[in-house]
Amino acid sequence: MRIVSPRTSTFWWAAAVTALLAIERPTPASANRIIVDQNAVATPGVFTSVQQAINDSGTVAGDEVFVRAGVYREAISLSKNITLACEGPHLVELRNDLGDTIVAAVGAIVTIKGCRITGSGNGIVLRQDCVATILNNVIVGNGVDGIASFRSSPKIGGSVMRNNVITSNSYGIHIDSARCGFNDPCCASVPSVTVENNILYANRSRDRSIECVSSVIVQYNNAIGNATNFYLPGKGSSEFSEDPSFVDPSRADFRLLATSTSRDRGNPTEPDPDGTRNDLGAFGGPDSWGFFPPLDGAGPSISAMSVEPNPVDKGGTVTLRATGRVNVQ
Ligand SMILES: [Ca+2]
Repeated sequence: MRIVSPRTSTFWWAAAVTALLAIERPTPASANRIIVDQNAVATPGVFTSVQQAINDSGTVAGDEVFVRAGVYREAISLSKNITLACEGPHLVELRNDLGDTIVAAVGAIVTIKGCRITGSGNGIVLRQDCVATILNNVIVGNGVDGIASFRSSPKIGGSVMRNNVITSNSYGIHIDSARCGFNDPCCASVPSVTVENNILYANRSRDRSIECVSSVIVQYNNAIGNATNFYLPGKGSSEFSEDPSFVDPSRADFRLLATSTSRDRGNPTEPDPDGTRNDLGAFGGPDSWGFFPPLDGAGPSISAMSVEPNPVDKGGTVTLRATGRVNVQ
C-alpha cells in the first residue's frame, strides 16, 4: 500500500482543481502570459496597469498580456507585437476619458481580444502599417470612432475584425486616408482586410467606411440602427439587418438572447466552442472559448473525468481528461 503525505495529497488536489477551471486555450509554449489584475498585489510578472505590463522589459514579441476583471482607466499604447487579451468583454473595461483608448503604434502587429473598450476618443486606433487582429470585443460608446485608421496612409492590410460588437460610436469602423481612395494605386500592394461576424449597431454615423485597402472582405455582419448601414463597401450577400436581441444593452450586456437571429449566422467555417455555427458578436466564434457560453449557468458541465495513470507514483505526473457539455440556452 502506498502512503502519501498530506502535503503531497493537497498539492495533487489543487492541481486537479486548476485543471478543471482552466477552460482556456493555453498560450503557445514559446509565449509568456503576463497577468494584469488591478486587485492583485504587484509582484514580478503580475501588474495592476495594462500599460505597465506592456512596457515591462520582460514583455516581448509574441507574448500575451492578459487582463483580469475590472475597469482600467488608462491610455494604452501597443508598441510591441503582442496580444492584449481580456478575461471577457463582460468583465473587463478598458477606458480612457481623456482621448483614444488603445493606439497601436506604427508598424505594430497586434491582437486585441475579449475586452470592452470605451472612452472619449477613438476606441482603437491603428497607425500606419499596422496589422491588427481584433476579436470578440465590445467597442461601445466612444466619443469618436470605434476602430479608426486615418490621417495618413493607413496600410493595415491583413487586418481582421471578427466577432465584435461595435455600437454607439461615431463611425463603427473608419479606415480612411487623405492620400488614398478605395482601390487607389497607392494601396494596390496592401493585402485585404477582413470584417466578419460583427454586430454593427446604433452607431451615430456610418457603420463602416473602409478605404485604402486593395480589397476588403465583408461577410456575415449584422448592421442595424446606424445612421447609415453598409456604407462602404456596400452590403455583402451574407450580411443582414436584424435586431440582434442583446440581453440588456442599456447595461452594456451585449450577450445574445436565446431567441436572437444573430445566433448561428456567422461564417460556417468558424464555429463556436460548442461546435455550432458561429454566433455573431463578441460572445461567439472560435476565439470566445474563455467566456462561452454567453448565459450564466449554461455550463460547461463536466460529465466524465479520468485520471491516468491511476495509481501514480509519488512525484509522478498524471493526465486529467474531462468531457464537458455546453448547454446553450
Ligand atoms: Ca452558435
